[in-house]
Amino acid sequence: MIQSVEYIDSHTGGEPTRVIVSCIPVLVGNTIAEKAADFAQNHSDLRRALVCEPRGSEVLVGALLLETHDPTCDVGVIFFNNVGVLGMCGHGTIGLAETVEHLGRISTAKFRMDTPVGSVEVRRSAKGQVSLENIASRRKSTGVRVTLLDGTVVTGDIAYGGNWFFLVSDHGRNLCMERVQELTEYTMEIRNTLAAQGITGDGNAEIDHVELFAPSENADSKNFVLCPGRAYDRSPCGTGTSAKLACLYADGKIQPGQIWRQESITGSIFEGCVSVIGGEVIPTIRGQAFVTGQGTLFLDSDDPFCWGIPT
Ligand code: PYC
Repeated sequence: MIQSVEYIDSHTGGEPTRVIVSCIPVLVGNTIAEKAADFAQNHSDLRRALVCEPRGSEVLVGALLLETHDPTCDVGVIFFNNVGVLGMCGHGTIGLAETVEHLGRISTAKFRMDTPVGSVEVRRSAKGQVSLENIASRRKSTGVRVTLLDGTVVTGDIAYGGNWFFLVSDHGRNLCMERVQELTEYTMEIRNTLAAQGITGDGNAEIDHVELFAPSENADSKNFVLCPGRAYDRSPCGTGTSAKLACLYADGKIQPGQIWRQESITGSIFEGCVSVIGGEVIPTIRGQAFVTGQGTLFLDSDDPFCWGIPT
């Protein structure tokens, strides 16, 4: 049997997003969070088929475009990647806005998106700049010390921006494309050590993103972001920039409305700022995406690699 799946690909600052627009499984649940849990637990084969090799790669973030039960929202979205479901995804939201504009389904001048971790307001300007008002972001801890295998101590912050991050500024590494392999190994070791030492986000949530910062000649800061499936984010990472903004605000380094320009390892830039509503820090992230392709995936049950390459 061959199943056909319609998709639209885009990239945001170099980081790809694949929005799935047809053949979405019937997911169990009354909320997007419940549906995301069902997708994570019971549809791993399909998740891998949509984003992993041989049809995709470990870099690709997928997005299921769903109807929402939330009357305040226009669409429901579940983001996912090669290893699981993401709470939120900033670059993916910007890619989704460009995709929805391409589809012409709803007005993208302003729409609300229902995600497993809360609702997000998205605006797309006529010139294609997309800004998203993210869910409340926060720093959980500062000055957290992690001892690596060679005895080196790494100190960082734990913060939430829709996903959990460990943010490190003092690492002595050069953040450049030539060193991506080394940066990947280093951040993987930090992440594995956090897990081994039982250091988590709230509710024992795994800290599955690690973010390194360095000065930038083109922006306020440059980052390298390790994503859950070992790929690095080609964009400055929307949820990672939200986590960074929450830390900057907690340290009194930015004021509400002050623009922070975050450069990625590839040189792409997101602009961000915070507003503080009822004591909560709400980041707004701005960037641009481009649609790169549109097509049909074929899932052939006779294909031994139909559901991805077994690891
Ligand atoms: O932009 O939030 C983001 C993101 C998360 C993982 C990859 N990109």
